[in-house]
Order: sequence, then C-alpha cells, then structure tokens
Amino acid sequence: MQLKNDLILRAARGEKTERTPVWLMRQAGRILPEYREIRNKLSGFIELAQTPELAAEVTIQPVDILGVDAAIIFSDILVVPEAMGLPYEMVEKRGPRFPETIKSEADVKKLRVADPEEELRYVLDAIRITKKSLDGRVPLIGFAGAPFTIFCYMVEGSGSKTFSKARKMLYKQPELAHQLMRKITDTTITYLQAQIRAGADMVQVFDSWAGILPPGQYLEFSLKYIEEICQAIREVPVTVFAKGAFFAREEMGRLPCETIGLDWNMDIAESRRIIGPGKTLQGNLDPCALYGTDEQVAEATRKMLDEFGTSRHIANLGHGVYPDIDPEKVKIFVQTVKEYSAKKRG
Ligand code: 1CP
Repeated sequence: MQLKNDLILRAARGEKTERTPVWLMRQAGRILPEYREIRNKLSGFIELAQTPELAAEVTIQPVDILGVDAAIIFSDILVVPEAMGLPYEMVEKRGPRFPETIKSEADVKKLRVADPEEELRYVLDAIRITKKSLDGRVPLIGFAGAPFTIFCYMVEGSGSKTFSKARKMLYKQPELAHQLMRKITDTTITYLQAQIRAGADMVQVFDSWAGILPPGQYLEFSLKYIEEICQAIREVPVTVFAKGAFFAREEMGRLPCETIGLDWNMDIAESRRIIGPGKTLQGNLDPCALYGTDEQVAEATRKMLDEFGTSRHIANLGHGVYPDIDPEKVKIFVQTVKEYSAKKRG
C-alpha cells in the first residue's frame, strides 16, 4: 500500500519534507468526545482495546478530527505483562492495577516470553484493520513500553510517584531485576516485529519512568535493553521517548534508532548539541501550553518550530495530551505546525 502522506517517515529518516509532520502522544484515547461515546458503550478500556474493529475506529478518529500526520494504534503498554502471564485491571479514574506482582525468582520463572500471534493477536488484528481503513492516508505507529517502564508496573503493581518498590529491587536483587528485564525485552522485540509485519509503519518505545533513575542505573537497567530493541528492529524507523532522561541524551544520540523524543523540560538547542545532527528530534511543547488562549497556543507552537528548525523534526507535545484539554486547542496546535512550518520552508 502506497502512503499518500509519508512526511513523518521521511522526517524520521532525515529526508527533506515540505513541512514539519505533527501528531500527539495519547491522541487516541483521551480528549475526543467521539472516543468517549464508543468507550462508554463497553465495560471499559480493556474491552475496547480487545475489540479490534472498535480499537481501529478510535485509532483513526484523531486523523479525521484533528488532522494529525500519523495514527497510533489504540492499545496500552501494559498488554505486554498480561501476555507474559501477569494480568492487569484498569480501575476507573485511578489507572492500572496488577493483582499479582513480581517478587521472587519463582515469579519470574513462571512468566512466559509471549508469542504475539497468540497472546497479543487482538492488537495485531487491530493494526491490520486500521491499515485497511486508513487506506494509506497516513502512517500507523506501533508501540511498546521500554523494559524498565514495564518492569516498574510488574514489580510495583500500579502507578506510583516514586516506584520505590520497583527501585528497591534494583538495589536488593539486581540479578533478579535483570532476569525480569531479559524476559520483557525478548517479548517486546517479538511483539514490535509482529506489529511491523501486521502493518505498523514506524514504532515508538515509551520509557515513561526513565527520569526516576540515577544516570548510572539508567544505563545499566534501561538503556542497555532499549539498545537491544533498536538493534533488532531495522525494518521501520524507531523512536525512543525516555521521559526525564535528560542525563542520558548523549548516550541516546548513539542508539541505533532514527528519532529521539524530547520532553518539555529539555532545552531544544542544548538537546540538539548533545544528541548531535544524526537523529530526528520529536516534541516537545509543554502539554499545559494547550490551556492557553488560541493566540497563546499558536505563539508557543511557532516558537517551538523556530527552535527546532526546518529539518529532522517531528512536532509533538513533550508528553501525552492531558485528558481535559479542549480538542479545539489541539487543532490550533496541529494547524499552526502545518502552516507555519510550510511557510518557513517557502
Ligand atoms: O493515543 C493513545 O491514547 C493511544 C493508546 C495509548 C498509549 C500509547 C494508551 C491508552 N496508553 C498508551 C501508553 C501508556 N500507557 C504509557 C506510555 C505513555 C505515557 O507516558 O503517557 C503509560 C505509562 C501507560 C500506562 C497507563 N495506562 C496509565 C498511566 C498510569 C500511571 O502510572 O500514571 C493509565 C492511566 C493507563 C490507562 C489508559 N491507557 C490508554 C487509555 C485510553 C487509558 C485510559 C483507560 C480508561 O479509559 O479507563
């Protein structure tokens, strides 16, 4: 299938583009009333994610409604622990919870390296249906959590400000932590490869909790495994988004991937200097900037585009869009990127 809009893929590979491509992390499941309408007919997130026709429908909504240059498959990073044998629940308004957590070597031994065509078939089916319905309009992004971020949930059992239970394992049982990370990494590699075979045009690895580690531990327990994942995926462009990992930007610049995501705390010019010219940068408007007036949103977006320049940039927020953001403000962000970045090249 020939893509009609492949801006984001060309930008990732460092090729020239007529304008800067734009999408938003968490564009599919948070802000659109059209999403909530579908979601409210079902028992909750998990049922929606496991119904491929509906998952495909909400994946495409932001392309139709917001005008973004890519779709991201509607799923969650926590489908991976479940596929490995550790099921999760989504508690309304509170987030994910694991009834069982990983505490011992016996627990790790019980986990399987998942076969995505079996345990994650519903995600792959959703990708296949989405690709068909998109009909080449925009590329489809596949994704997975970074092994360290998945490890955090499997050991902690839920979200947390500090993940101190998970971090305790890095000090008390480092070997066990590595054994678990090993199994998560192996599953993640086969899962991303399966997403690509099913039709994903690029993939992103979310290391949402990177910023809670000291630099030395980050290299040992997280970046090492991300590097393995990047090495294993050479068919499509790979984006690594490690939130809060400002201290590891130099090492990230050496990863065998195309794009590095920046959060909004990271200075753009400084990041470019540290990461070097060989990577595309993605980001990084402050998600809260979308609470501003229309003119403030447009102004902040233009400033961001000026700082990134006209090549090797994929416009995005510095983290997922917040649930109470008005979709009209997102449209202004998207429209400003499209118009202003085209004008800058003209
Ligand atoms: O655009 C999209 O929304 C696509 C689907 C998507 C993605 C890319 C969802 C659906 N989740 C994710 C990624 C994800 N999930 C991340 C990485 C990105 C990030 O940092 O934001 C993380 C950390 C999660 C884990 C997760 N799932 C949380 C955070 C918990 C915590 O520790 O604070 C929550 C609240 C969820 C639930 C979830 N995931 C997705 C949706 C639509 C929902 C809401 C569930 C519901 O409707 O009840």
